[in-house]
Parts: sequence; C-alpha cells; structure tokens
Amino acid sequence: MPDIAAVKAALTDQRIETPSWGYGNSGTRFKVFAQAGVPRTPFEKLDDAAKVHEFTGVAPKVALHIPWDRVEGPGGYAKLAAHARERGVRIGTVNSNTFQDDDYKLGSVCHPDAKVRRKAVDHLMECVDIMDATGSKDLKLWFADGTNYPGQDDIVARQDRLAASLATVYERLADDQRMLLEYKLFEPSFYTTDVPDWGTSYLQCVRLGERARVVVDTGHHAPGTNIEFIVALLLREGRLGGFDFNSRFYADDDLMAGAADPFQLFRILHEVAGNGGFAPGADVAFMLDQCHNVEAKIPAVIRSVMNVQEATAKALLVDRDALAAAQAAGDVLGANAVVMDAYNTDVRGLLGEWRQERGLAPDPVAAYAACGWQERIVTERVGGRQAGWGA
Ligand code: AOS
Ligand code: ZN
Ligand code: ZN
Repeated sequence: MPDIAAVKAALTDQRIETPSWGYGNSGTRFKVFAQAGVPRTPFEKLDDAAKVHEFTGVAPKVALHIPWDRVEGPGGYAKLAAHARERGVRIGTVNSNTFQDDDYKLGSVCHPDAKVRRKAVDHLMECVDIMDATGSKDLKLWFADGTNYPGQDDIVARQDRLAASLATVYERLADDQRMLLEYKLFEPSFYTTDVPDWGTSYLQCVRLGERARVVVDTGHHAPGTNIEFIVALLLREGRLGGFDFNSRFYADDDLMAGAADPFQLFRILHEVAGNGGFAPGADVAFMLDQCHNVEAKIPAVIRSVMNVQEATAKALLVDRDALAAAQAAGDVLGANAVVMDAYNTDVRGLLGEWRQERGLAPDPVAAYAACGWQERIVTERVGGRQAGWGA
C-alpha cells in the first residue's frame, strides 16, 4: 500500500497555477454576465488569486495574460511582481495574445506577410521582457493561426514561418526560462490550425531545443482522444511542459477542471504519477485555464484547485507495486482493480487532514465564504473588468 506520509509530502510539493483571466468577467459571444466585485486591475486579480492560495495552500503562482494584464509606466511589472510577493503569491506563466488585433486576420507568426509576423514576434519579445521584470520562468504560447479553406495558404510554408518566428523568440530567452507551446484542434480556424495537436507542437519544440515544451490543454482535443496516452509519451520524452486544466462537454468549454469528467483527470494524473511527472525536477506546470461565466469566480477557482488536488491524491494512492505485479502476471482484471480502487477512494478526509496539518481549514470553499473577502470586494470594487475574451 502507498505510504500516506509520502502521499501527503507529494501533495505538499504540488503547485497549481491559477489564471488571472479566471478572476475577471467572462462569457460567451452571446452575453457576458457581469459579477459584482470583480477585479479592475491586474493588481486586484492578484489579490483574488492570493485568497485562493490562502485557503488551498497549493496555488502560489498566477498566470498573466498580455495585454489583458498590461501595466503602464516604468517599473510597472516589477511593482506587479512585488505586489504579488507581498500577498504570498508570485507570477507564473506569461501568456501571449496574437489573436485580437485586426492585423491577425490571416494569422500571426504564420501570417504570409513578414510585417505581421514581425509584429507578432515583437509582442512575444515584449512578453519575455515582462518575464524578466516579474521573475516568470515560462512563456506560454497559444496561436489562433490557421486557415478556413483548402488552398487558402500553404500548410508547410506556414510551419516554416512558425519555426522561424519561434526560433527568434527562443534565442531571446534566458537560460532558466522556457517556452511552452500549446496546441488546439480547431477554433478559431476551421480547416487547418497551425498547431493542432501534440505531434506538431512536439516537432516544433524539438527543433527549438531542450527548453521548449508542449502544453496539454485538456479542452483542446477531439472527443474520445486518449489524453493520458499523450501525457505518458510526452513525459517519456521529457517534453511535457505543463497542463492547462479545464473541463469540457463539447469543445473548448473552459469549465471548472474536473467538473465534467473527474475520471479523465484522474487517469491523466495517474500517468503523471507513474512517469515521474510529480518529481520537482520534472518541471511540469499544473495550470488552470478556465473562465467562470455563471458561477462565482473565486470559489470556482478554489473548487477547481481542490478537484485537481483530489485527482492527484487518488493518483498517488495507486498501489504501484501491486499494479506492476498484476501487469507482470498478465492479470488484466487485477491491474484494472488496483487503479479503480485508488480512483474510488474518498480522499476528502485525507485532504482535510492534510490541510489541518498546515493550519488551513479543512473545507476551503466554506472558509472563503466565511472570511468576508467577497463582501469587501463587492463594496469596494465598482466597475470591474471583463477578462478579455470577446472584449
Ligand atoms: C485558447 O484556446 C487557449 O486555451 C489559451 O491557453 C488561453 O485560453 C488563452 O490564450 C488565455 O491565455
Ligand atoms: Zn489553454
Ligand atoms: Zn482553450
């Protein structure tokens, strides 16, 4: 049986990064339902993220998105990083945005016009400057680039432009900074997407160098895709940069991680556990990438962090010796039973205990509701902002 002290130690080592855009107003193209008290500035987003960390104890990193979190003026980003530190959190990934300008209608780093590619690369360079100023170690890239019709552009030429653009930015990174390249099956392009799958991302990363890695966003696959297989292969190659966790019923729904299919989240984390992905040296970033359109935002982020933590605890509870023995003996049902026993374990008591050992309340959602922060921000913050999508 797994040693509970070791499981608790692994839970203590895990860091779950929350997205700044999860704290702002968001919605669909049909309607953004504004909520009272949402942050008006990136500084206030960090204040909310700090609350999530305060009650969960595992969310000390916050992802920025540029330009949604742009800070004007000299020393602005250093101030933002200092503000984070004062509240017990720090800046995680810096996420670029090459999809909201009119210039990017036909793409950004893959655009046929060199001037547009230059503009996109300049933006990515600005993101690296922000990493330098904030102490961020990871540049996270998602490109909306692609085409809508056969013949619209040359598939291979677009890959070449992508490679050249990424190489310029990769060269600019410091030795301790990484490039994380996300893939997405479709949307906003509907015929080809320039980085549609893990294979394309992997091929681009391998050409760039050791510090370029693939990001698996759980919402970015075709229905039925075996995401844990992808995770296992990327870990085997040392190229899993991290996750954008969220959950989906249909496509890129960006709902709370673990909400739609907690078993899939467990299967993914089971592969992480089995392939060394929780070891500090593996440097796998466990990030959330989600928005909260109809539910209260800070409690939804807390719930998502808890869902990832619960799935992690179950994955760590898999009896690996018993599993290996069953696999070696060709005991199909026995091996499956070992995995299912862990999944079917109720870990809420274990996690409550783990929190109390750290001076945290056993139920973070209830503790947040009782702390008065929500009432305070509703009173103090007037005119909160939209996160950026559809702005
Ligand atoms: C887009 O579909 C991707 O999931 C991005 O990771 C992300 O939602 C966006 O770029 C915010 O940074
Ligand atoms: Zn994502
Ligand atoms: Zn997405």
